[in-house]
Parts: sequence; C-alpha cells; structure tokens
Amino acid sequence: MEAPKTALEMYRMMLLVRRFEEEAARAYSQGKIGGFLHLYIGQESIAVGASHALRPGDYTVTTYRDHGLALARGMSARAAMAELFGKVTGCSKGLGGSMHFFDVEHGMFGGHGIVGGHLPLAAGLAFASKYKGDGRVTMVFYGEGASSIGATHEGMSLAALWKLPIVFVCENNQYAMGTSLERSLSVTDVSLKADAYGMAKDRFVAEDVVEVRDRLATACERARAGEGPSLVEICTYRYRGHSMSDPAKYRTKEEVEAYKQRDALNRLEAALLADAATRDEAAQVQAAVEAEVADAVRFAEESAEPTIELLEPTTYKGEFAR
Ligand SMILES: Cc1ncc(C[n+]2csc(CCOP(=O)(O)OP(=O)(O)O)c2C)c(N)n1
Repeated sequence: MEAPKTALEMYRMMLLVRRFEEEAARAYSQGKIGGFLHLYIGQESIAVGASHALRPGDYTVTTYRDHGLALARGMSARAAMAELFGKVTGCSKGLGGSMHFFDVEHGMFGGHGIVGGHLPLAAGLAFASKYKGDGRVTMVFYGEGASSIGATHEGMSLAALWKLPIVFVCENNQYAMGTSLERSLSVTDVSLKADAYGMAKDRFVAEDVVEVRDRLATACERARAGEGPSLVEICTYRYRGHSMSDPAKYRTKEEVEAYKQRDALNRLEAALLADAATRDEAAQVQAAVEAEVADAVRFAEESAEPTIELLEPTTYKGEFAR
C-alpha cells in the first residue's frame, strides 16, 4: 500500500489537472479562451505518475496536450490558466496559448504543435545532459499517432546509438484525431518499435498512478545509470474530443463510458475515501483544489493582455525563457 501522504499528493494533482481542464473547457465555450484547446482528461495518471518518477531538475517535453504535465511538474494553476486566456501573466507571457506551455524552472520544455517534431528536440536535451554529465533524465511524451512520423524515429535512433539518458513515453490513447490505431498502424503494439533500436521497452495500462510511477521510475533509473533510453507505451483513453471542435463521432458513447468505468482518478479517489486514515484529508484536498482552480480563473480574468512592447524582446532577443 502506498504511503498515505504520497497517495494524497498524487490524488491532489490528478484532481487539479482534471478540474483545471473542466474549467478551461467552460471558459473556452464562453469565448474567454481562443485558438486550440486539447484536453488531457482521462490521461492524468500518466503525467502525475511520471512527475513522481522524475527528480526536480529533470527535463520533460510533450505535445500540444500539455496542461496536465505542466501542472504535475509544478507550474502554478495561475500561470497555466493565464496562458490559456492569453494574458501576460501566463507561463509563456500569453503569447503561446494552450499548445505552448513552457517553464524552464520546472523542467517543462513545451508544449509542441508539430506531431513528432519534439522528439529530436528531447534527444538534444538528453545529449546535453550526457555531454555535461549533469545526471538529468529527459522524459518525452508523444501520442501513438506520432509513431508513424519520421522525426520520431530520427530522435529514437540517435538516442539509442548514443545511449542518451531519455525515456520515450508513448501515451497510446487509441485515436490520432479521428483515426483509430488499427486504421493507421500495421503493428498495433507500439512498444515493439523499441526493438528496432535495441532499446528497453515496457507496455501497460494507465489505470493505477502508482504503477505508472514505479514502471517509469525503472526506466529513469536505467537512463541515469548510463544504460540508455527506454520506450514505455502506456495505454490510456481521452474522454473528450481531440480538441474542443471535435464532436468525436468516430467512436461510440458506450466505448467512452466503458473506459470511464476504469478511470484512474476515480479509482484512487474511491480508495482514499473508503479508508478511514485518508477520508478526511481527501475531502480537504477536494475543497483546496476547487479553491485553487477558482483562484486561477479569477487571476487569469483579471490579468492584463500582453502589449506590443513584448514582441521584439521575445522574438529577437531571446528574453522569453529567462
Ligand atoms: C506533422 C504534423 N502532421 C499533422 C498534424 C495535425 N495533427 C495534430 S494532432 C494530430 C493527431 C496526433 O495524434 P497522436 O499523436 O496520437 O496524439 P493525441 O492527439 O492522441 O494525443 C494530427 C494529425 C500536426 N500537428 N503535425
């Protein structure tokens, strides 16, 4: 059994990610958030388990479905919500929006919109760590749809060749926009791609956040010990559409409901509420998360828009990430 303190902390973060995104969806439908909004609801156990497997200072890189990882790595809900609202107090000064969360302090190197394009970038971060001998691990997240992208394989090939300290995490949520895994991949076990590069591999379902943490921690240890990269495929499901404009007609309501029955957040919540040792604290966590999300929305609404003066320093002078 997991220590209550850790279990409660994992629960707090999974709930924060979910409630944050539910409120973001509401704000989006009210016209307060523009552009794209890709929700992570249903996949929370991966970002949260991963963040518990990593050490402070380790690097993470992910796709446009990035809010959950940013929060789990330590970005404040205020900075995240303000970014969605396009406000200057956001993590990317309101210039990046939903797909471009960035937070060097917490090792969050994006938020990337080009499918698969961020894997070579992550390999570059891992190369820097190996070159400097700084002991950091890079963990990069991608969807199963990115398995068919050239850049994905370029990143993996070099990472394996140079035994870089990196963990490739494939979040297999079974659909790339409206295309199911079966319709796009000749081999549906994505973890088998690891064999092509001589990488270690693992594959499991994301129903238990503690299991996610433990299995990713094994891959991190391997990377830190100089044994090279791993490919970990974690099977999951997104409950919402690909983005806010997707009515998700390519799957049935029954299918979505069946996956919700196995929801990792609900499972953990039920276990904590059933246990007298954690019941009261779990209820306190719920109240605290509600307050934190409400505060983030208020903060985002009240913050200022970015001004034109930001354009030059952030575009040409590299002051953006400082
Ligand atoms: C190179 C490239 N091709 C196409 C797109 C359009 N596109 C955006 S998301 C997406 C689906 C990606 O699915 P997957 O990698 O499984 O990730 P998920 O959205 O399921 O998290 C596509 C095709 C893109 N952004 N970049």
